[in-house]
Amino acid sequence: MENILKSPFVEEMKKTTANMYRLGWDERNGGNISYMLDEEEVSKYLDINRPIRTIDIGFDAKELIGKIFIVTGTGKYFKNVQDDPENNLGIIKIANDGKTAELLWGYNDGGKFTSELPAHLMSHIARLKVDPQNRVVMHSHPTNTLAMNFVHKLSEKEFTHTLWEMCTECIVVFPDGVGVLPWMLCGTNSIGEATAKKMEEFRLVVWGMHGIYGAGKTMDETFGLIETVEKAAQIYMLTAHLPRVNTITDEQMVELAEYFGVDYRKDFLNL
Ligand code: 2HA
Ligand code: ZN
Repeated sequence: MENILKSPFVEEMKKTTANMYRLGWDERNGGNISYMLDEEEVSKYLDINRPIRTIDIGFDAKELIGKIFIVTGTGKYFKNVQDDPENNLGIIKIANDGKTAELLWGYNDGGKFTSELPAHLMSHIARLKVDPQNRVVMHSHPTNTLAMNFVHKLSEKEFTHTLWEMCTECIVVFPDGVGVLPWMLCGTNSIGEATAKKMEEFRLVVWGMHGIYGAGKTMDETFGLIETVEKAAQIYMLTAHLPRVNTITDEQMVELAEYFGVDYRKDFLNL
C-alpha cells in the first residue's frame, strides 16, 4: 500500500482548506468539504473492504451506496487540516444499507464527518443527476458574500444580477446564476433537502445570512466558483455606498455570454 498522506486527494484537501482559511472564509470550525473519490485510486492506499468503524448518516443515501468520499470532520478547524489531516479529515464509504458510512481512514480521535453531511450528500445526488462528472461539494463563509446578504435583496434574480454586474467574467464563470435559500437552521436534513433542490438548477447556493455552497467537477472548479462570487461581492461591498457612475450593462453581459458560448439565465437579465 502507498502512503495515503502523500495521496493527491489528501494533498488537495490540505491545500484547499489552508487556502480557504487564509482567505478568511472559514473561521473556527466554519466550512466543510466533501470530495467523491475513485475506488481504484483509493485502493492504492487503503483496503476499502476493511472499515475501522461505522457511523450513522442520519438519512437514506441509497443513490450513493458504495461511493467513497473524503470529508472534513465535525468541529474541526480548516486552520488545522494541513498539519494534522488524520484527525481533521476522514474517508468514508457509503455502506450497503445506504444509512451508515464505513470509516476507512481518518477521524483518528474518534470524531466523525461534518454535521452538514446530509446537505453534502443530498447535493452530490442532485448534481450527479445533472452532471455525472460532479465530484466536489464545498461550503464556506466568505466574508463579503456574507456581508452582501445583509444589505442586498435575497432574490435569486437580483442577487445574481448584481454579482454579474460587478466583474466582467462573472456571467461566464457562473452563467447558471446563484440559488438563494432564506435563513434556515443548519446541520439538519431540511436544509440539506432545500440545498439539493436548488442544486438541481445551480452550482452555487447561498444560505441566507450563513454562507455559500458550491459544487463542481474538480476542487479548482468548485473553489473558483466561490472565489469569483466572493470577488464580485467584495466589489459590491466596496462600492454599494458610493454613487454608481459606471456599470456593466445587460447588453454587454449578453455580448460576453454569446462570445464565450455559455448558456446563461436569460430571465436573470432585464432586457
Ligand atoms: O461545519 O459551517 O454550517 C460548520 C459549518 C456549519
Ligand atoms: Zn456554515
